Amino acid sequence: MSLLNKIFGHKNKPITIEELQKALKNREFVFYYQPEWDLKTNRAIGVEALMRWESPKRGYVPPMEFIPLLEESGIIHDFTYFLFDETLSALSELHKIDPSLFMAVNLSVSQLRENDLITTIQKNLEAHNIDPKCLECEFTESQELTDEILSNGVLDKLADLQIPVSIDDFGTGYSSFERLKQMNVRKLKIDLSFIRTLMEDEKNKSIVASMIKLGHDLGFPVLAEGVETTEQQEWLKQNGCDFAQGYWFSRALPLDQLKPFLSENLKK
Ligand code: G
Ligand code: G
Ligand code: MN
Repeated sequence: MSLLNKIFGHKNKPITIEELQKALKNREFVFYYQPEWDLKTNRAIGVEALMRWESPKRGYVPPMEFIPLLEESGIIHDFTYFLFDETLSALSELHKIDPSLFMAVNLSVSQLRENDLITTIQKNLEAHNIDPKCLECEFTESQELTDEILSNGVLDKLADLQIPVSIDDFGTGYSSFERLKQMNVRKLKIDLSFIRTLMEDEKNKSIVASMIKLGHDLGFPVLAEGVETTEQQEWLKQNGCDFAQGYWFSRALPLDQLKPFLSENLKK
């Protein structure tokens, strides 16, 4: 069998739980970090951790292809510990460049249901000597997640610890204004689908402008995801958007490339 055949043959096989366990043990899951930008000062203010599975057999596997399986199999619990350990260790390195930078991590509904989530976070904040205010937990707005957040009190526990929370993919899911009002969040992250066609689509402009206003009226700063062009960036800035993230500023980078990138940016 040719090498290509071997690789593609393997790629088509369903991912197994054993394979994921092994991958976790072998540290095949790695984090890339995408900077978040302050549009007023034109500086990086923090980064979002985005997980990658670099499998020796499959090559790069996108998170959406294996996170559901991690969740179903319960391995996500071990993964959660690894996530905070790894990203907060990275943040302690970034703090040598700028102690005000924050680390945003994505959490899914099954991670929110873990009984020891708060303990895991606390342990890792202490181990890496990180101020809780420099961590940020992102939740995608979905009905299941919103119900979970509001019913199990995890938001209040995070608030007690002074850990900020943000709403991811805002505008695509289930956003009851009633719920939004109850949530104590650091920022709203407007989904990239609204930004992609922003300049061509007058309706998207109205929607994005309304989301910025809504966020501000409720007291939340607003970030636009998926900013790829200078025109989009200018429009967002003129329309009062606070923060942005996207290829225009930077792709998600491995830690060793992120450090020089941030050092350069902060010197400017
Ligand atoms: O990095 P992008 O490359 O493909 O990410 C795709 C999706 O995977 C995003 O919706 C992102 O929120 C999610 N994601 C990325 N990293 C993590 C992670 O560490 N945990 C969880 N639960 N979701 C993640
Ligand atoms: O759901 P969440 O917002 O966590 O996912 C972020 C996803 O968006 C990741 O897959 C990340 O790689 C991707 N992403 C980040 N910036 C851009 C961008 O400017 N354009 C596009 N198309 N995708 C982006
Ligand atoms: Mn996110």
